[in-house]
Amino acid sequence: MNIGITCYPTYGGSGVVATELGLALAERGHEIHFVTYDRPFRLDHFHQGVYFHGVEMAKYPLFDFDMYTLALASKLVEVVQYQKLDIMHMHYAIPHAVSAYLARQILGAENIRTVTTLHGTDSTLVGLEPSFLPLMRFALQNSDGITAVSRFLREKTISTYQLERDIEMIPNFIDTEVYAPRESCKYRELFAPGGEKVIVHTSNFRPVKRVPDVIRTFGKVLESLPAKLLLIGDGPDRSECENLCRELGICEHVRFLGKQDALVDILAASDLFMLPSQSESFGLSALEAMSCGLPVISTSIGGIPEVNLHAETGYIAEIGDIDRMARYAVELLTNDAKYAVFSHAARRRAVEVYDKQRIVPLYEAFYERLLAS
Ligand code: GMT
Repeated sequence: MNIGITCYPTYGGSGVVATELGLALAERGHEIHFVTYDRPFRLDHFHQGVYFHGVEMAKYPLFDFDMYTLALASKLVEVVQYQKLDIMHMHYAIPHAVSAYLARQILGAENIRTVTTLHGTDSTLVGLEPSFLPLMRFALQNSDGITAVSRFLREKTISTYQLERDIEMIPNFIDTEVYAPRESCKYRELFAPGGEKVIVHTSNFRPVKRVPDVIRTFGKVLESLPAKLLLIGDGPDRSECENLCRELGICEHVRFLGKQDALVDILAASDLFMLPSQSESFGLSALEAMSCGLPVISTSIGGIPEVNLHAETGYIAEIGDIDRMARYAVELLTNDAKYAVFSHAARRRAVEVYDKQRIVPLYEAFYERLLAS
């Protein structure tokens, strides 16, 4: 098949999933055309069968506001026509599903199938804004196929937007050969020279991720055992988090690593992953950690409990329950036998349920069903 993929190309879970999906489909012999305003950040070198088409933005003094939705629609028309696409797969509904709708109207519905994959805030937050709600509902009703990355997101979207159609649940996936436990890791000595336990968190430091909860929980863990905290990523809450570390007097035990490409190496040098989010449709970062054999301590929100199983691959607490999260962390980090059981279960779940070899064929089958309909 010839497949077009549109996503947000910068850092972020939906862009990662879209790019990894494109690369995996190309490995399976499909021709993939990314259509976005910038090269997706994981497409940093040549891949056989993968092409990139940049969306150019016209500038004109009258245009006070960005016309990306329209520019993307025009570019999609061009790419579908000249690259003979069968499918346009839009990741993150806003505004991509609207551009796909416009492009399909121009091309004729018989010439292309559109797929929208919902990732989270496109449905649970942004799409609900009064300025987007009617458009979002219309775009979803009129996409040829819709997928959601968790059961939670599927059900929530159908009920919130009162959709008169179904949504296919295809979960996020991981390359479990790349995200794998390592016997030894060069960074371990660097981060924990005294043999301390290492807790890690990665996110975009937005309020919804509740990174201060990670720091407060870690502060409590430190009362029971020597430990280090690694914080990967960057975003609006970073300064508040650095201040909190100073306030709690724990700066020497916390490292802010910023955005990192060496994620697997850092996860492999860590013992426990924390995801205390207040909104999360899936929690790809938790899956990445689990695949490296890290148990996860998370909240019970959204789709997280579908990924992280309580008392099996990690523990689940209510939002903001710092005492409980700290107790769980101490329990796992001070009991080697229990830790090993949880670590193996986390890795096993990633391999048995979320490996890319299992999930990518589900997208292929979905495309094939749409093309046959
Ligand atoms: O809203 C975000 O956090 C951004 C969004 C993205 O595009 O990166 O993340 C969502 O998609 C990820 C990939 O499917 C999921 O793992 C995240 O749980 C989801 N975030 C939220 O639902 C808050």
